[in-house]
Amino acid sequence: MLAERGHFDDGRAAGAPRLLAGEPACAERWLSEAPAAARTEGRTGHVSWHDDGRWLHGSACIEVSGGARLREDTRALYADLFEVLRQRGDLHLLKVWNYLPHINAELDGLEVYRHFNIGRQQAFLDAGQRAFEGAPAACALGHHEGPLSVHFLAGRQAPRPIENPRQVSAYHYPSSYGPRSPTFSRAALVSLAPGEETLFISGTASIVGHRTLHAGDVGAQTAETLRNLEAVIASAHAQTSARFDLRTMDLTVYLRDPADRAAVEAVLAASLGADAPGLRGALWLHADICRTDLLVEIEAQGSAPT
Ligand code: 3EB
Repeated sequence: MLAERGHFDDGRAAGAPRLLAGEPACAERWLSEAPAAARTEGRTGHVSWHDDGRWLHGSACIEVSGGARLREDTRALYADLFEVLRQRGDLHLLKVWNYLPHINAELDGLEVYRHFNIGRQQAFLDAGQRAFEGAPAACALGHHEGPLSVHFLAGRQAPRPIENPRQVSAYHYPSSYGPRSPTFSRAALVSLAPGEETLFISGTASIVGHRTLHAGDVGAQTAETLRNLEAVIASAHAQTSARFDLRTMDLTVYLRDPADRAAVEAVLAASLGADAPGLRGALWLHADICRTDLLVEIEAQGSAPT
């Protein structure tokens, strides 16, 4: 299983964030190394999926309207996702990319992201999936055009969840951030190939404890985000002999304001080195972050020998 990153015109990018250049981004695709005969694809409710016998990749889109409808649509979309996992042999959810239209807008008196969190958590509970400890890695970002779109990877082996000691686990955030907490782990560790482990680090931002730090200062937010990413990697290293290095991981940088790119890149270059392959190959996407005071969010993934 390989991630290929760049800009693809052939992918369906409805409801995706935009590359900083302005196009909707089909910015990553997952390539199977399994022979064609081993592969199956199908559609279950909202979800289109491809299964290669070891890994399953799926995508779903749904147009959203009012607040109660958004909660229900999110629940229905995730119910289909879990039905795919069940039908394909009780697969385990590893990583989820959630892209929401107008994530920070208010609908019926509650923020879109908070409606989404209600529907998502309910679907996990309804399906008997782990909504707290053991939840998959994830990110949740906003765009301004198109449907709610959810993309995911699942596998035949349960991931090991990783948390960050600098941060309250998101599934334990206090209710001041919304009636239901977000459903994700800070990272998921899994073996995608023999002798190798892959670390999926969730969207990571300038949050310490449960509070946003450095509101209004994108450079300081980036530096804090790097400290969180390093803390997650250190937690992962306590669980595996594989050694991950942010400088060589696949990085995706989500910016609320494309004009912040130079400031963010300068902080990343000072920390990782301007020539770090992770930085040179980073995907820069324009997206709203799930808290209005957050300006940048970074996710990372990478594989290392055990
Ligand atoms: C945070 O740490 C920032 O709702 O799935 C990061 C990753 C964030 C995933 C999600 C939200 C999500 O709370 C926001």
